[in-house]
Amino acid sequence: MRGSFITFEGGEGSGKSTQVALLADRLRLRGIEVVTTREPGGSPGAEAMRLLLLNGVIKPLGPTAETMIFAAARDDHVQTTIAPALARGAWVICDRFLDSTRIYQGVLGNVDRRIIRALERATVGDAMPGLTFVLDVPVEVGFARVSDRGQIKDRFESEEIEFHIQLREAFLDLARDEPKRCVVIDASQSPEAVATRIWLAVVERLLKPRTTKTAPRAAS
Ligand code: T5A
Repeated sequence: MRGSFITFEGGEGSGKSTQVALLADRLRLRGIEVVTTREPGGSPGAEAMRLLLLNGVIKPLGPTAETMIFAAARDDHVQTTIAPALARGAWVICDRFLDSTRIYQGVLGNVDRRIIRALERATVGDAMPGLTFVLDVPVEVGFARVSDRGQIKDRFESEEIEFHIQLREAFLDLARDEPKRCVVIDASQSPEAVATRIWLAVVERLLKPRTTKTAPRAAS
């Protein structure tokens, strides 16, 4: 038995955490066991690494070292939280996953793609998401939402506006490259409207009974 693995990706303030919670509620109403989690973090070891990654302590070591710490956190998260949940048939919904490394460290940080892919193979294994939502909002909308929270900015939120414009483009490129796995959602609408579009995609791609077409037998 294997559960479904769904990830949410996108820029800062695109509404990922909000939509993870709304989708989990809807699935639980159907009697499905759902584990919600996040990256960096999602297990005690990875949460400890999250603090170092987001408070900027690791930044001076450079993007390659930073990528390796993200990978170490992911390894613990997959082994401790994600793989056991999927193995018992639960659905896992994760707020950011490997695509964030591909984009933040790979595209924006210029870390060699071969390093990123090698670390993916070592840490993710067959715990690949079957469905990834890329929540797309104009940068200024995401920023306004995050600044409304009034928290101190983390290491990535403090980057220049140009960084976030490139980030948005890179996520859209990624979704274009992997259309079977990735669904782009216009996340500038109300949380409820966004949740409805996500739900329709989940029904279509994961919940609809699969009708397997079998080729007609040749008459003998
Ligand atoms: N990172 C992560 C890497 O560099 N490499 C990696 O491999 C990984 C895994 C994580 C940072 O780490 C980086 C990327 C990130 O910079 P984080 O603190 O987890 O940092 O932050 P984010 O993932 O960016 O999430 P945010 O909390 O900033 O935003 P969300 O989760 O997208 O948005 P959410 O749901 O918290 O909503 C933000 C605010 O907007 C409101 C909410 O109520 C909330 O106040 N909101 C809406 N308002 C209007 N309309 C809507 N549709 C709304 N949806 C939410």
